[in-house]
Amino acid sequence: MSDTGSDTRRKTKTRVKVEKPRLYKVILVNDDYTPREFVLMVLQAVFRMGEDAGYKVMITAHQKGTCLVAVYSRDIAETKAKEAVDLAKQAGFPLMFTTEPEE
Ligand code: TYC
Repeated sequence: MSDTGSDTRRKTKTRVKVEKPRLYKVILVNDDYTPREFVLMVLQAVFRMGEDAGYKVMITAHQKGTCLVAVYSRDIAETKAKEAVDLAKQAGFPLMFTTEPEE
């Protein structure tokens, strides 16, 4: 006797859940005290921005209040934001960078 019915046995499926690591935005915040040239210097030194790109980010933050600087893994974003804020603190300026998850 042959079995013609379909095989209804459960098969165990292993689904590997791979989640992309979330990316974090570094955001430059405007203030009334930090000199424009200092902001530009920090963007160049810490975020490796060229003069033109750095100027655009600085002037956007100056005019609109904030500007996206770059997107990194959480660790890099937080380290760079801290480095930038520390440079400003050492120089006596209240310059702020914040980080937040993308999306
Ligand atoms: N607003 C500052 C000034 O007029 C310059 C500045 C720009 C400061 C951007 C912070 O994120 C900033 N001197």
